[in-house]
Parts: sequence; structure tokens; C-alpha cells
Amino acid sequence: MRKSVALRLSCLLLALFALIGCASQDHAGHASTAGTQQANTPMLEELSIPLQVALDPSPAKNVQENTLRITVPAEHAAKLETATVSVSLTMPNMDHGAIVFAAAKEKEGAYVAQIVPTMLGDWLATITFELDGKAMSAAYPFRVEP
Ligand SMILES: [Cu+2]
Repeated sequence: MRKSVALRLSCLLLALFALIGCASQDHAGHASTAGTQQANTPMLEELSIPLQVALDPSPAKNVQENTLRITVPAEHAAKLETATVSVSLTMPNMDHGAIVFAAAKEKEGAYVAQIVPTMLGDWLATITFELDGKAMSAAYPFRVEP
């Protein structure tokens, strides 16, 4: 009798801990997922393809070539095989237009662009895949420092 009560109690406690654990983990998970999603894996919404984007150096250097690597997950790469890829740089808080760079295909699913930002501050790289006359874009924010 006593044993079963203790067992029940510990079960209850366990459940409670699991709940609390889940709740806080969920919260942290959401925050970090949103951050990562924004920073490193912008979504090609039309095809639900998360792109992996890496900038080198990061933050980018002003008025210099910076390497932007775009990787399409292997299971999606074939869909974009014939796409033309370009990167358009803008500053969201400014009004001076865009600078467009072509991205070269290194191999299936791997593209690289040498981008040259021309001002310090916050930039947005709009990565565009043109496929069969249709353009699909994903946005990658980044910062430029001296
Ligand atoms: Cu500017």
C-alpha cells in the first residue's frame, strides 16, 4: 500500500518535472529556432526549402569581396538543378538601391557569390533562384564592419 502511494507520488513528480522541463525547453527552443532560422537558414518559401547560408568573413568587410555560400539540402538540390542564382544587396534602412551579384554553381546544391557591400551597417542579401521564368527568393540579413 505504502509502496504504491510512493510510486504514484514519484510518478506525479516526474510528470510535473517533465511538464516544466518541456515548457521551458520549448520556450528556449522557439527563441533559438527563430534566431537561427533568420540568421542562417532563410526559407525558399515557394518550395519550402531551407537554404543554408554562410558568410565569410562574418561580419562582412566593407568595400571588399566577402564570400557568401548557399547550400541547398541534398534532398532538394535536384529541383533547383537548372536554376540561375543571384544575390541582391540592399540596406533595409536606406534608399540607395540594390547591388546584384551572380552566384556560381560549384556543384549540385552548392552556390557561391563574392559580394561587395559598399557601406557600414545592416544589409539584407536577397538570394534569388530563377527557375523556368519564375523567381523565388530568401532573405539573409548580415552586418558590415570596417
Ligand atoms: Cu546604405
